[in-house]
Amino acid sequence: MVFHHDATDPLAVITAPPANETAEERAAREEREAEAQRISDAIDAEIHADKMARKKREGVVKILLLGQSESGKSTTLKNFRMKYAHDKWIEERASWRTVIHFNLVRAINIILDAVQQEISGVPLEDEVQDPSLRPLAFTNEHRRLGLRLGPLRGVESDLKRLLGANPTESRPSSRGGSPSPTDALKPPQEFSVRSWNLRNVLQAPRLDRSKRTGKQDGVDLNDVTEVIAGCKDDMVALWTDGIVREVLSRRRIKLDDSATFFLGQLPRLSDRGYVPTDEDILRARLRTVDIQEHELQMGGDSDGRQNWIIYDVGGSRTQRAAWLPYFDQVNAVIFLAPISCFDEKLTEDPRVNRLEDSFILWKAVCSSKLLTNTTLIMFLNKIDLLEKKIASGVVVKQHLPSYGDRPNETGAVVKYLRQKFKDTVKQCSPEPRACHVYPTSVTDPKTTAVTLLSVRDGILREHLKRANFV
Ligand SMILES: Nc1nc2c(ncn2[C@@H]2O[C@H](COP(=O)(O)OP(=O)(O)OP(=O)(O)O)[C@@H](O)[C@H]2O)c(=O)[nH]1
Ligand SMILES: [Mg+2]
Repeated sequence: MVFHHDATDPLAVITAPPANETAEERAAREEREAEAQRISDAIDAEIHADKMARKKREGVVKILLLGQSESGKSTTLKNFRMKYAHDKWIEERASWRTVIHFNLVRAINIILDAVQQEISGVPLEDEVQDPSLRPLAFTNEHRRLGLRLGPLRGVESDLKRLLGANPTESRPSSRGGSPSPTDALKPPQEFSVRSWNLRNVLQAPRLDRSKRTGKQDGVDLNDVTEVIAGCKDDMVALWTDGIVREVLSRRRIKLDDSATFFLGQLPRLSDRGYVPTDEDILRARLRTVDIQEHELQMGGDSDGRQNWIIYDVGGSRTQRAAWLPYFDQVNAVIFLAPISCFDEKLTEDPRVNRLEDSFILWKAVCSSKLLTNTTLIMFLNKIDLLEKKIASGVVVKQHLPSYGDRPNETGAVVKYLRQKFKDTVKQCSPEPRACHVYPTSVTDPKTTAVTLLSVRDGILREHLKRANFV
């Protein structure tokens, strides 16, 4: 296309070709002008594509899951996927067996290590041993159990290699402050897996249907199944042995909730034909160390289908710096506060009470200017564990003095904490805003499905309101 010059336009007059232009000069000028136009068109097309992509992204609802480590973020994401990406969930179901077997075998090996140390008289790492304790009456059967369960060491390292699992930062060995019976419990080292590693493992059977030999990355999963099935009775014997339980208590070893759950289901999990249930998958535990991004298609009430992106972050202290870049792009934050943890300390800093840490984080989230226009949703999570703790006789006000003389009951604790978190929203938000608070146990798929429905409708309504307002 060639520029045409309008004699009435002052700019056109200035840029008009010279009156005495030769045919050659005219051809060269027209070529230059055509080239300039081509470049200009290309830039316009790029700007247009950029605008369209941004518009498409703008239509996407972005949700950020926040909260301290072990608060239940990844478990919440799994609930979302179970309900709103059901086909993929079903496809990946069998592959979760690898993670669950890893959790199970790791727990057994932790117990075996403790028994071995107690038998050999290895002193406790950094605690003062109670001199009044009598030596435990180990039998030869305990030693034989250790030998017969030996092959599980190899299974753990195979599964670790297959999952690309790495140990997370280790627990500091010295503690500040005066230790109480609960903060002396030692969580064993946890493992994390990069999101692409996990995705590879979960999707391997789907990507490689042609050669379903049970072998993945050099690890024969049929062998793993055989070893675990062969060790079933010995694993049950180890876990249900009174002296072994006493070892765990003396050595103050705290197995995580998933490990305890899986150990309680040993015969089912060791069966050769074992296929994980929804609840098993929700319980599978791998610590998150990078930002995991999952796209879901949600059905809106009046808005038709809508794409959501859910970001799951690592919650331990060293991971929190990675949260910030997501603050100015998300539509909603779902914050998880595990309220059963009122008497526990952070793994990464045993001086800090876990509930206190959740309050500090929540305050930071509410005060953030970047999140001023973001919908805030809070899950007061691990209600099932709170119930169990209270039923076992733990007194809340001994760990949370501000609780005062309120009844030592789950309902009253939830009411009190809900109000405290809501007060923070009121006091710290740059502008007045609402916050929806849900008591949850996200390892329970049924009740969580109901909560997610309400969360989804709330977020969609808010999104629509903002879109109309803009
Ligand atoms: N009993 C019970 N266990 C829960 C609940 N929510 C989470 N868990 C368990 O707590 C552990 C931690 O849950 P995750 O979802 O992995 O925690 P996270 O917040 O993603 O932790 P990081 O990845 O370390 O930041 C897992 O073993 C879960 O099965 C709950 O409501 N009740
Ligand atoms: Mg996680």
